[in-house]
Amino acid sequence: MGVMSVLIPKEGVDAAPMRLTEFGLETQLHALDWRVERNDKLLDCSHLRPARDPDAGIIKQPRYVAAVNQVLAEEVRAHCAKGELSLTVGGDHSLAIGSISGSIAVYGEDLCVVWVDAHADINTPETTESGNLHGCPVAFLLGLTRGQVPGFDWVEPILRKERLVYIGLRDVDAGEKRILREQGIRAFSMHEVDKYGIGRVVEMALDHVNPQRNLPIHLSFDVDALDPSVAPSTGTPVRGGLTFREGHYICEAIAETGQLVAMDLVEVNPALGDAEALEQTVKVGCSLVRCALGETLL
Ligand code: DIR
Ligand code: MN
Ligand code: MN
Ligand code: MN
Repeated sequence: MGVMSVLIPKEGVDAAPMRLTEFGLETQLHALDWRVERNDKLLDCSHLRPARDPDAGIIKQPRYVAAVNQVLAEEVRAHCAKGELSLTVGGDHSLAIGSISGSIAVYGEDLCVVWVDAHADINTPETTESGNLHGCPVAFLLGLTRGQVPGFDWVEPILRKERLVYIGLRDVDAGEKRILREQGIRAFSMHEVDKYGIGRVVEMALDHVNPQRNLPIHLSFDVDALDPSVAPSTGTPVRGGLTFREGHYICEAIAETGQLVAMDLVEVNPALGDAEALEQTVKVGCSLVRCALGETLL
């Protein structure tokens, strides 16, 4: 099978990449016949932290998050340019600004993004109520932030809204709902998962972004899309999420397209929950990645 690289940035939920590695992610991928080239350049990001990083409005640590993402974008771009599948293990979801900037730099407007999350992560500097950049990455990628946040001028907002689809949403801010509606962005919330079943939802989601199944896919998977009973160690758990199987089904169905070129696995937070919760969350993170990279039940 092909080649992949693991990129491991440190941002907030910083112990997760090591935990997934300790749990054997790399070995598990070898067993699936992947050659794994690990990229640890961002395992420690402290050298990128600026001496002064005052809030921009209510946005916290703008220059630091921007600097980490700029390095990540170049690393992902370089791996994708070699034809490698790029896996970014986070870290929080702000890292998707960098990882998707990197994959889209190679694949251009063809790149489809499947965003699996309880949240839409599409807040702008105007709509964000928390000031957390992990609630904003999609807005940067679509160009809805219009140079308002210091440090991010390098981001080329070339993701097209027609190439973006959400699965799993259930905690969307009022401002985000307005953006989704105004932009006409296709989103399958838990309501649609309940109504149609996960099989139909994934089919409809792929029909929207990738009708011929011939375009490259970047899967951005936030573990909080899963129900907190399945993935408890995460920063913003929301009840009523995807079951274990529904989460894995999404990964399996994307693997079946043969078009996966990049994946993010984010928001595993080893600091949250007891040892059992952590083990459960780390295990589920590893198995989601394995399924996206070709593990099958039979
Ligand atoms: C909220 C929560 N919409 C925010 N978002 C989270 O902070 O912007 N995203 N937790 O993962
Ligand atoms: Mn997220
Ligand atoms: Mn989330
Ligand atoms: Mn988040």
